Amino acid sequence: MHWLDKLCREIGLEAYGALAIGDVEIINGRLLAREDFVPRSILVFLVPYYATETVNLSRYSAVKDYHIVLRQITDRLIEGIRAACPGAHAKGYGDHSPIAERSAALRAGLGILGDNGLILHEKYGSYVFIGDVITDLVPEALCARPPVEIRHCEHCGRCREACPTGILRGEGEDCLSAITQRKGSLSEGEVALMKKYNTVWGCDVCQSVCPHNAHPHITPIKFFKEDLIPHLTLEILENMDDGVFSARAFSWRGRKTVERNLALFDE
Ligand code: B12
Ligand code: SF4
Ligand code: SF4
Repeated sequence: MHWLDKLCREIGLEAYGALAIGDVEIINGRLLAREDFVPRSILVFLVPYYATETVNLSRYSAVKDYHIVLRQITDRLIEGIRAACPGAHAKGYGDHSPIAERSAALRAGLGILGDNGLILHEKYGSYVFIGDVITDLVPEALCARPPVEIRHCEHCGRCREACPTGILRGEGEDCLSAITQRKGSLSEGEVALMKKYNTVWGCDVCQSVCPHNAHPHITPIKFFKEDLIPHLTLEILENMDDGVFSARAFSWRGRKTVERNLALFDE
């Protein structure tokens, strides 16, 4: 078995693949230029997170903050890469990568593109996060393969039809997930949508209706199965010290934003 397959298996990654850097879309060249090595290849991977059904939080925010897990995984990958290829340089990303992560994962053949804009994995549906590691190894050293054609879902139309703001139909101005994450004040219409869809953070509508998510597999990752919050209340929030709060995906806009959202449901 190739060392990379062994490494990914040890870490528990089921969906991963490598590409030559020239085969991915660079969206932030300045970020890439800041690295002190010449990027030649990229390893992209999916991390399943579905752990529970929820009441007023989106599924990704009911589990602990995925950035923590992505960091742990990329650190372990980099350690393994350096052990297998002494002198190699590598940098891990998740969310704010210099490359278009969704398109890289699709080009590596890790899933198909749903009309909801999300990657759909054959086992975990769209409940997967994307992470990547950029290295200066020649693509062959990472067993990089030529990119595959992007495959699409069957366009059943359920996500477009169900989308609360209409953004998937090209009608609305914003995604409900973005509305819940916005600081400051919300319009009456935005508040009404949050109440109607009973969401304090995020939006799962275009995922819940997708046939690819009909029987979601529970994540094998222990981190995502601990300290679940299917129903966030003011009491739970107030009992979180700053350390606990900052380890939640809904913390990045500060407590005030989450408190504002929760307060909408008392009106
Ligand atoms: C900014 C951002 C958001 C914004 C903007 C939405 C968006 N779709 O881009 C908001 C806050 C709305 C959002 C919402 C969500 N997000 Co988000 N988000 C990101 C982030 C950090 C950057 C995306 C980006 O701008 N990339 C740069 C552009 C140039 O690249 P691109 O993504 O390939 O660009 C195309 C699309 O973004 C599309 N597009 C642009 N704006 C919008 C808005 C909507 C609604 C849609 C459908 C498409 C779309 O047009 C671009 C050109 O083709 C990515 C991480 C990442 N690096 O991709 C996560 C990411 C896309 N999000 C993720 C998740 C889980 C979500 C939510 C499901 C969370 C939730 N439950 O509320 C929703 C789903 C909304 C949806 N249907 O897409 C995951 C998706 C995993 C997957 N299976 O595909 C990612 C990859 C994070 C990660 N590291 O895993 N997100
Ligand atoms: S709901 Fe239908 S159209 Fe939307 S992503 Fe899923 S399969 Fe594709
Ligand atoms: S997350 Fe919600 S508002 Fe955003 S595209 Fe999906 S269904 Fe529409």
